[in-house]
Amino acid sequence: MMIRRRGALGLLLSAGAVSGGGLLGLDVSRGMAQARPPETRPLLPRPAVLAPGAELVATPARAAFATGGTTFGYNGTTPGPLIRVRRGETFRQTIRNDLTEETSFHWHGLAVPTDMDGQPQDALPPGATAGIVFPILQRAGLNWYHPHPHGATGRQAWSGMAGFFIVEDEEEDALNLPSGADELIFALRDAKVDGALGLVYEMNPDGHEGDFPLVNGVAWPRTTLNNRLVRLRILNGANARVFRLTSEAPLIVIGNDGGLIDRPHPVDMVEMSSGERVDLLMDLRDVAPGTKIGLHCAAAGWQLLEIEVTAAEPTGWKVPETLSVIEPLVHDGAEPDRTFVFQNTDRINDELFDMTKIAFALAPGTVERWRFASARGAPHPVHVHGAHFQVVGGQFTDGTPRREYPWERGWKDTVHVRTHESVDVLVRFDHYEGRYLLHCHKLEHEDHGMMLNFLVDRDPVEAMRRADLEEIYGPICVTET
Ligand SMILES: [Cu+2]
Repeated sequence: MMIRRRGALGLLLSAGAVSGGGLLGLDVSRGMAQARPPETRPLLPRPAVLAPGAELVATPARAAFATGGTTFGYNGTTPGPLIRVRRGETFRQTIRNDLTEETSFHWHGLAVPTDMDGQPQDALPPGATAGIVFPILQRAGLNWYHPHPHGATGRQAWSGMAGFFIVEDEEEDALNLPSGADELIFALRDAKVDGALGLVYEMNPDGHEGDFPLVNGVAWPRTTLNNRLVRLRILNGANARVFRLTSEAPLIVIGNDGGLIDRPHPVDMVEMSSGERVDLLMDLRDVAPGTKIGLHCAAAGWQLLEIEVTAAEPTGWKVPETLSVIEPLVHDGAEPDRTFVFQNTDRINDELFDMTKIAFALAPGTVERWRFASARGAPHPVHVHGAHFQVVGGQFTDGTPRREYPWERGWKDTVHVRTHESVDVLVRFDHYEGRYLLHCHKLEHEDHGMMLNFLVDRDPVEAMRRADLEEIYGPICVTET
């Protein structure tokens, strides 16, 4: 592999030399050696499962596609080890920071108490260890863990810090969905390397994008899949890039951030912004064994994953007509209780993130209608901590209704707000009181301040009064009587 890359770079250097120094500099600075898939693609790795009792450690990690720059991960790998738990269990995990800078462990999509949420306030200094304990209260779904230190989330995530966190439950078990060799779990992102194959990060306030794709940390991989219905569980772990997924084979959406949706929806394309997950069935039953197809990003013109279809015994498993029972949240009226305008590269409702400031408080157990509106700098993938929400509408600035997307049915924790668009969601905080975050998941927007704190509290008025005092005077000591 190394020899091959050097060879490709050598060719580039000669071409540059013929065409003049300017071109040489441009090509090398863009890391063109990775810009196209190699003749023989590397195999897609399947994420290793975290061993029971093992620590989860933020570490430097070797990247398959880069030989320099800063490359991080967990337990020496990128993506980090996969965590699998069942609903009703208590998750107990020792975490450690073996980096030379602070980081935090955020459990994206999981309902957890504030002090387990890995918020910027909870950043672990280098060398520190902490214990994580929370009950798994939620339904089956693909969640993930990643860093959340303020101002450095984008750089650390870009360096490779992300891992899968799967919740299983009986409702999902009963469907007998494709598993084992017929299930792929993978993270999509993009990367950029310099002429020496060093990973390059620029804190571009508009969002840092790369010029080639990574699937589970490998550039331009290939895999083989049986000619059956197969399950693809996909995370968009990119800092900023929106993927538009297509394939020669039929795709059927069965789930997203919050687990299974109500029923299967065939689609021609699935759009994923940063932080979103999608659960797909790919129907390979009518593809002749030996055929090579792909999973593509129509937006970038990339074949993200080359898939060679192989012959296998049919299983007889059919796509279920219904997947899950989704309790619809109910709210009177079309007007939002709160509106959040995502502005430029760094603000929500004219405010930059301030760790000590609380934007609002709301009561647990009540359904609110929230409106996320874009004002320049879009797309903004909007992520809410502490609860899932349901997308119930939206419109463009000219009043045209927003389209309904099958991959936004059911429960979401991140939603893609496009240019000139607003999205309405219903949300209810069922699990914990405490401080949570609402932010843009385009990580450079988040790092530049497009984030706010809010409180879930049975007495929102008193909670805000206290928060305002604490902002002025610092933490207030309360003696429990
Ligand atoms: Cu944004």
